[in-house]
Amino acid sequence: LSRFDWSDPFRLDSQLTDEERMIRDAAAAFAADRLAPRIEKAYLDEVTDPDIFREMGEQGLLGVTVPEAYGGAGASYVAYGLVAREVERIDSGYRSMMSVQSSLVMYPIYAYGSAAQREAYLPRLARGELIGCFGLTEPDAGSDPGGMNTRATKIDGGYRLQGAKTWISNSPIADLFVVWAKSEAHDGAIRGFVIEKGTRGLSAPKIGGKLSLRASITGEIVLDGVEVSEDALLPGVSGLKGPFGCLNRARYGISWGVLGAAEDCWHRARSYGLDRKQFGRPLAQTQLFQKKLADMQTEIALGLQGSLRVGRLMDEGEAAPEMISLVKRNNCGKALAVARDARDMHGGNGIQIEYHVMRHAQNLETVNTYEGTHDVHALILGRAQTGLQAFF
Ligand code: TGC
Ligand code: FAD
Repeated sequence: LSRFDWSDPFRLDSQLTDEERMIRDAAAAFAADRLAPRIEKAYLDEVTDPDIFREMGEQGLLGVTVPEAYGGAGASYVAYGLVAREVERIDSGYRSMMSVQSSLVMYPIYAYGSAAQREAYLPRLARGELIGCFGLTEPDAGSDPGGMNTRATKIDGGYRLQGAKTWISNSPIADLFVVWAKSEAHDGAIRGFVIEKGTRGLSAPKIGGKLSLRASITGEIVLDGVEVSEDALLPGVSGLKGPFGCLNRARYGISWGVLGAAEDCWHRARSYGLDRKQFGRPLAQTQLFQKKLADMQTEIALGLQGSLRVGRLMDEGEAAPEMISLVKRNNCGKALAVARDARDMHGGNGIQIEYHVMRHAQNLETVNTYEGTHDVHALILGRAQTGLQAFF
């Protein structure tokens, strides 16, 4: 039998292609050099540096799966997941910025957009010259986006949009808004619109006072009679499957990302336990401490294998949304538990910014909630195995 690598129990590394390893290593180097030095101040001051988008763009981290012809990397979904893991190893907020741009803005423009929309926006989004956001959630429609109130009415040569979105990542600094609304001209079906910053009636005030994801700016989108021309409509999709097609990709990326945050917590807890002595021996030499480390290692290793499997199926065009619900839900819940344990294992130091674990735990509260809450994904999986709808 061969040797066991405690940090990579199932040899994830050997299951990757050379290109995937290269993309992962580039993302890891970028995250360590450019993101890690910023995070403590950004989190404490609740400040988002918009330059990060350009820097990510220069490094090829935006639109990893989008074809090279449109400025993306044309790489696999597994590569995209690996990038999310490396970025979220530093902070979930930075991964959020990356995944909204890639999966929720570039993907719908690529998959549902016209040739003109693709050409106008995708290369600039890939370079991080334009910052995008995705408006689905509303004050009265969160888990139930089909209950949205935002409306598009037909006007001469285009549409007028009226409504409000809330909890929108990137919106206060966004140049481009992908907004979902019920369109009266399409029998009330949900349709996507791409709206540029500066359009009259469009504003995006910041939501302050967050105790989670503080390095990623969040805001509203207010649509007060916003008039757009016909070419703002995403022509290629109609109905809730439009936004859900984007969410499938973002949720999948999150399933990898949260395990990056969990790995950071696990490794920090292990190092802390090896260094810190109480009762005349390292904390890591106690049974309870080792049990917690073993649980962390197990859940992370199993979670990574699950995401890898789903990623390979996505690359083969064989993934089902329920598979994505399973790994999004499981990995978020497990990562949150790992982060909370790591906080506990650091004792009093665990509440300090410089030990990082409590920041991860706070962030993971959001990640467990957005893109479908832990319980909503349970209902999706419950429906799939019983055939019974339990949402209402
Ligand atoms: P339901 O009847 O289930 O479906 C309605 C239509 O949508 C289709 N559909 C999907 N299509 C593709 N992929 C999926 N995952 C899909 N899920 C549903 C479905 O086939 C159907 O199509 P059609 O043609 O038959 O009409 O819809 P429902 O209204 O009962 O939905 C229930 C539920 C709970 C599944 C759904 O609404 C849900 O997932 N809720 C959670 C909402 C959510 O995830 N919001 C995310 C907002 S964006 C965000 O959080 C970004 S954070 C980003 C960051 O900062 O990283
Ligand atoms: P609710 O839907 O009101 O849920 C509250 C609680 O009730 C949860 O525990 C939920 O699980 C439970 N619940 C709901 N329905 C049921 C049911 N049928 N049965 C049992 N329990 C139920 N949205 C965007 O569109 N774009 C973004 O970029 C974006 N970024 C975000 C960034 C941050 C920091 C946050 C916090 C949120 C973001 N969101 C975004 C919104 C996010 O997707 C929603 O918060 C999420 O979908 C949950 O909706 P809600 O907050 O309205 O909670």
